Amino acid sequence: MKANIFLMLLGLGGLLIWGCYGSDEPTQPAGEPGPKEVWIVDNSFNPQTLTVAPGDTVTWFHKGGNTHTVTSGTSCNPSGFFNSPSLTNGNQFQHVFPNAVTIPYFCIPHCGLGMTGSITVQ
Ligand SMILES: [Cu+2]
Repeated sequence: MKANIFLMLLGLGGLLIWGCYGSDEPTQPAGEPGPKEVWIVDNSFNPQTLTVAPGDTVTWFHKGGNTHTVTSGTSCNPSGFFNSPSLTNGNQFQHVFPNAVTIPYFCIPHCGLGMTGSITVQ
């Protein structure tokens, strides 16, 4: 009887450790982004560069675990073209691009880690 309880506790402990280990793994969402979508993962944009047509709406989907932003600009300096609030898993951010242009953007918390992207409208 005592041995059974010991084994049960050992099993529960193992599950606990497995659970903690699992949650530390980077989230890799299944599938792939649609033609006017960018997926926000930890810590990059997928795809990093996206080309759309004038008038298109681009949607960024947050599929990671960390807090990210979608902020237009270069070298970690916002250009003011667009700026999302802080986004967490399940959030999305949309922007309409009426004119032909190339807009670089970045994530404020992870810009220094190279979390950047760009939208080309042509
Ligand atoms: Cu980020």
